[in-house]
Amino acid sequence: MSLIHTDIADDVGIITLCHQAKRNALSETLIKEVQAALGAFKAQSVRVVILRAEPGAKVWSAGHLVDELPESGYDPLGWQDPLRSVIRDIEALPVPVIAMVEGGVWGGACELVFACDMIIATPEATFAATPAKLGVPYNVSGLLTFLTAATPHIAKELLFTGRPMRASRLEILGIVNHVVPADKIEAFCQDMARGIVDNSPLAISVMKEQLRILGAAQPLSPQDFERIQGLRRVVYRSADYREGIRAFKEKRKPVYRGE
Ligand code: LCV
Repeated sequence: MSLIHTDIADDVGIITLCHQAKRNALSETLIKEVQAALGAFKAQSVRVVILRAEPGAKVWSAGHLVDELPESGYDPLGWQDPLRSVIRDIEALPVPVIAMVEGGVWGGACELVFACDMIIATPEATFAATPAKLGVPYNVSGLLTFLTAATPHIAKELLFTGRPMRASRLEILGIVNHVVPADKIEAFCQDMARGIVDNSPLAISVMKEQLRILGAAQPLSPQDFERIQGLRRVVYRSADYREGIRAFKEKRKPVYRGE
């Protein structure tokens, strides 16, 4: 059974996450289906992609499928991590991807939404970045996604508190493009997509890639990179990381000791 639904209409590709039983948790299976859909859309020269959950979803996505995170000793968010891979695919796709958000967005799903080119959300939508709640050392490119979408202070509030932030606040902060009532959001996104479809796909694809390169242009010396990797290794090899994952699976509050 597929965990997503796809459709193409008037040069617009639509991917609907529909694994509500697991609250659209970003399992390797679900992500590979999204990646296959993106590849098919590219092959069929769609001009815009809309990434959404089912209408009326209370949870857009619950983030990483925690069951698939390593218990300890290995980088949970390394280069091969499926979420890292699909975010690279979205950034490299030569057409705009609009995140249409209804419901709660959790953990790595926040980064997935922030990596999209535009975000349209309902007033009830919320965004909760949860690495600190799980004891997970978020990775460099992932943090850059947050820093590209938000100011450092807002990125830190999201990441350090792990508390849900409402779409209306993120709209004021310029992170969410538009907040639109649930009964109007589908038509709104389709209208925005049509506005893009009518423009030059070549100009748009080249500007999207230029903006990606400019946004990622961060000077990082090899020494700084190695220091970052060492710092992250301390975290994902810590007792706190094991406690975070275990507490989630045992559905209890974690007790962190800073070791
Ligand atoms: C596995 C799940 C999940 C899930 N994994 O429904 O960004 S990082 O670094 O933190 C990164 C590591 C990351 O993304 O970590 C995941 C962060 N996500 C979260 O902390 C959200 C965890 N989920 C929830 O808090 C609740 O599920 C929400 C509030 C999303 C929905 O609550 P609701 O009461 O509607 P349930 O909790 O009953 O979940 C329904 C089923 O989905 C599973 C959950 O275990 C349950 O499975 P069973 O029916 O088999 O018990 N599920 C939900 N989220 N991230 N499994």
